[in-house]
Amino acid sequence: MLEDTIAAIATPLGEGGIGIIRLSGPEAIQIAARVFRPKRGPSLEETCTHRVRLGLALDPKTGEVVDEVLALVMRAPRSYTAEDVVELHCHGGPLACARVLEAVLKAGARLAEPGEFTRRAYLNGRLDLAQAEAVLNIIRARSRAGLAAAVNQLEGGLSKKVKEIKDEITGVLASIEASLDFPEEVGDPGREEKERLNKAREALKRLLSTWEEGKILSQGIKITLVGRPNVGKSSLLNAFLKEERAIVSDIPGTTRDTIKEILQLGGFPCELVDTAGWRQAADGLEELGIARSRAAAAAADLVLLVVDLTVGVTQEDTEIAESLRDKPLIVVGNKVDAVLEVDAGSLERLAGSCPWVAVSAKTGEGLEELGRKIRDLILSGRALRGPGEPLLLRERHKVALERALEHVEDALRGWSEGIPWDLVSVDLQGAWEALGEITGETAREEILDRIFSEFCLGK
Ligand SMILES: Nc1nc2c(ncn2[C@@H]2O[C@H](COP(=O)(O)OP(=O)(O)OP(=O)(O)O)[C@@H](O)[C@H]2O)c(=O)[nH]1
Ligand SMILES: [Mg+2]
Repeated sequence: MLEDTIAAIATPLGEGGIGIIRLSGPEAIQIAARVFRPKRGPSLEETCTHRVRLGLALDPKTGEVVDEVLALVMRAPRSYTAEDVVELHCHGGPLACARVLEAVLKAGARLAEPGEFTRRAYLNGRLDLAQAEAVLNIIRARSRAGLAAAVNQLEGGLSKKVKEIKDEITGVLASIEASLDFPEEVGDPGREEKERLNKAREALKRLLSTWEEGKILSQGIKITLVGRPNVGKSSLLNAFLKEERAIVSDIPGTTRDTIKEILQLGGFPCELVDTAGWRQAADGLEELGIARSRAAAAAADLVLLVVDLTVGVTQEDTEIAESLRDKPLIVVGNKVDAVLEVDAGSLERLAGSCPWVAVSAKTGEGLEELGRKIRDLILSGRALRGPGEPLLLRERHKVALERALEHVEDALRGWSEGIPWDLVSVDLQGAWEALGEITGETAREEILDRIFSEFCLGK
């Protein structure tokens, strides 16, 4: 598979400053040379690595000029894939890109599959699997924190941690092997080995505790605004977005449909959903809107129950709160700018064990505090992570670590119960394999297929 040369458009479709066609493989430079005619100087094949050349891209069959391009040569192994790579930078129009790609394919390259460049980087040993997956998280990052975590993973943060745990397990496995092979000389594994396994177990637990945060960073959270009509739900959405996205009016029942926007709250990417106010519907259409609103609340990771401080907490507010009892919830007292005093007691009663906060969509007062409360609620007691420590961004990693932890715990239990050493060893091998799936040493082909098919073309 690595014997052929692949090509794809590496930049997004549409108009842009430049469009890049990327080639990778043993014949990347020769194929590109069939398409590229330099304005001056030697041919592409004689170009030094990491040099940029100006020239024309020609159709290799007809000789027709397709575009003026820059050609960048990166010789193996100093490239993204660790193979010979050529990038042709053309003018960023969809047609120019398509025509240059077509020329490259005519000249002998094969169209790359999604993620194939990164897959080659992995197969050629330039990245391990966790690092290759980090590339996807970087591309998809929707918050600064999510991006930082993904870059940490690309730099090998997670891989290093996993390797440390694997090393502990390998050490214990070696001791067991030695004691089985040379029982007279070596003797049974003892305190030191048990200590190593305990260490591995704690490290696994710690890493697993970062998943909630990592999941939110990579996937975002769904937050839904609910409440009676006219309490200021749409105004809050607009205040967070800093634009007049939803229609606001003093007529109750203004919002009919649900409105979704992606934004950052409390440092997390989230989908904020504004909904129709809950009340006895005036007509069929409003009834539909309220049904959607309830569905959005049910699907949310977190509900913001908005109440109007100028009216105070009403019976309806209490009923809405009751119907959301099993949801993570924050009570948001809105319009604090329009009241002299906040009736903290009634908000507290409404919120029960959940937090509450007084804000104003009009002046922006309290919105930052709300952001902090969202963050605290989402992370409450879940992450034990120190600064700069890696966190789990992918469910695949979490599942593999859980399996590794289970095996390590079984091994420790078996050890205490005095089961034969070769059985302890089987459990430890299971843990070792599960860990290897994360970095790729023990990952099967179908796992690779699934991972790389998520990538876009040209990556
Ligand atoms: N003084 C003050 N008025 C506000 C504030 N937030 C909203 N309002 C006013 O309250 C009224 C209702 O606001 P909306 O945002 O439309 O309320 P809603 O909850 O989306 O209402 P429905 O869509 O009908 O359910 C409007 O007249 C807003 O100008 C606030 O923080 N302070
Ligand atoms: Mg509204």
